[in-house]
Amino acid sequence: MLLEILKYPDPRLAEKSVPVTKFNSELHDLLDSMAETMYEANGIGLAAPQVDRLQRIFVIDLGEEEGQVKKKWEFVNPKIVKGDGKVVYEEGCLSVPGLTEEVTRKNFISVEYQDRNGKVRKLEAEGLLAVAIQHENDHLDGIVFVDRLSVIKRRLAKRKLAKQVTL
Ligand code: QAP
Ligand code: CO
Repeated sequence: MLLEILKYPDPRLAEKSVPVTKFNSELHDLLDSMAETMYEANGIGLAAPQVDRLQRIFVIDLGEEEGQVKKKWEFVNPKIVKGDGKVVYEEGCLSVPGLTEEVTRKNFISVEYQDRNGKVRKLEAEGLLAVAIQHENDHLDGIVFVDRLSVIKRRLAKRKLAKQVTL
């Protein structure tokens, strides 16, 4: 099922999501719908609060990267337990259509999470995947990439977004 994506600055995007406790078919349906919604919108990541579900879940699919096979990642109750290095990426967000800005994040991370069946897993990620995980994990704490810009850049971004006509 396609879900509606909330658009910044919707106040619901600033709320904190709660951990998932039930690994049932309802969770599986939500994960499937989130992936469907992400693909339909041509995104590479989507977090549950972006579709008005305040749960600690996100999906990522970077598509076909050089030399790597396409993979859909599902993260439930993620926790970034380590971070190292710095990397700058030009970020966008399905909740902030039409705006991209450079954001500095960790280049290497360790993330502990659960899969859709509740099994605990751990992943070491770097580069774009690490950036995507940090971007999506921010959504679970009510943080949008615009909030990570300098005061000056954020003011400019907000003015640009306010002028923009959403179809
Ligand atoms: C988060 O972003 C992300 O403005 C996912 O018109 C960002 O899927 C992960 C999108 C940077 C890693 C690096 C944005 C689509 C999609 C737009 C997205 C737009 C159409 C953004
Ligand atoms: Co986003």
